[in-house]
Amino acid sequence: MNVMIDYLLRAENVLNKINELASISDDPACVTRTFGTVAFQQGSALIQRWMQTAGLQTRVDAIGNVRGRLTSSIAGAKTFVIASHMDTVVNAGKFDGPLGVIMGLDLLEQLRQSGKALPFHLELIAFSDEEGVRFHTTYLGSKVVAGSFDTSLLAKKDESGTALSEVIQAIGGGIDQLPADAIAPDDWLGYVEIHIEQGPVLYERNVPVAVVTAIAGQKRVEIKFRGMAGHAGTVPMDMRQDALCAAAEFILEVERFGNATKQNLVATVGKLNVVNAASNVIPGDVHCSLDVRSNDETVLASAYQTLQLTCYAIGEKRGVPVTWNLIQETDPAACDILLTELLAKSINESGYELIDLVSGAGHDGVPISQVAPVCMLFVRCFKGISHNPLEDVEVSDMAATLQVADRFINHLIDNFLSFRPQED
Ligand code: HGY
Ligand code: MN
Ligand code: MN
Repeated sequence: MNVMIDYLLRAENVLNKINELASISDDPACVTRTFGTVAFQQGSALIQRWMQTAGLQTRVDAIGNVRGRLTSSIAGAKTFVIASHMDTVVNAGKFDGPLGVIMGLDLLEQLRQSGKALPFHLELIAFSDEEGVRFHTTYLGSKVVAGSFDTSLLAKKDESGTALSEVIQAIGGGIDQLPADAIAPDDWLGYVEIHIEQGPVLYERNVPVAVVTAIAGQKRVEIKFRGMAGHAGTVPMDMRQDALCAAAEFILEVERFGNATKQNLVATVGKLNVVNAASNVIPGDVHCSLDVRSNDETVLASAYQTLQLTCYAIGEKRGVPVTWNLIQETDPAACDILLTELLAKSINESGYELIDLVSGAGHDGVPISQVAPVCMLFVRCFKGISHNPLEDVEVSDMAATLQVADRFINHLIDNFLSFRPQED
């Protein structure tokens, strides 16, 4: 019984850190820490201090990832990464991202204190931009570590007109250094991410943790409706090119299509901007986002094409030309079977019911899965609520997660030879 008391104490410690980090925000009224802002840099410095206190070798890389290592004395040792992200959406919850970073910190601190010899390096990474809120393109931090960062993104501007390259420079990063911050494909042993489920299954099934079998693919689009601004009092209804009505018709079509598509598909318009909005002006310029996801590549591609054609047809019918700009796309990613089986074994040994889930949310494991075997451990959250200040996790579920993750990491160390990618 005292084992669980120890995990509960560790979980309390994790929660205290989560609360401390959540108090650092771009907006005093809510939790918002987007890439490169003052609050982002303060949060990053706090996480780096925690890593140093835990005895990790720490550094901040060229894209702002905070990285802490426990090194192995074995020559040519590979690296196993435990990670999640430290950036948030706007008006976020406290757990999406930071839970995985701070749990990883606890696990590595315990491991270091145990003095156990490591047959491979263990690296904790707090990724700098998973949500993609500021530049509307996700996985900036994990793509650098995976070696797949697209340098054409450096010119991308945020809503204030600041380029990504300028923000990287401003936080002390270096464009030229980006390639060197990748972990070479041959150096990877694997990757694990602890993350809240952000869905209702574990809450409904009353189970604290689950393994993840796959992470959905996604496409993000920026759409512009170019109508004709006009006087709200003088232009007859049948002579208007109302950009907002065109956008509104499309948005409802997105919802109808998503509901009508029985297969695993979700489609969302989360951002809508009426340019030069005024109550007595017929909207001439309206911009919106589109987020389409599925864990089936064919379903995703087909849905994307249908919605694009629908958008153009609405614009044509209303005399409101549309520009459609795909700014981000990732294929569905499968989790590694061996590592996931080891997580499942650790869940069974800890006495919890085993549930496996597909993640509808995107995660940094997606780009990493291109170069290394990845696995994820989901943690139950209150009613599955996320991207919302109501996001919450029970301390007892955090304790259960630490117990499972401890087992997983120690199994990995004790049997790591069975997880080495085949030597070529
Ligand atoms: O949007 C997502 O799926 C994640 O929260 N970045
Ligand atoms: Mn997340
Ligand atoms: Mn998120």
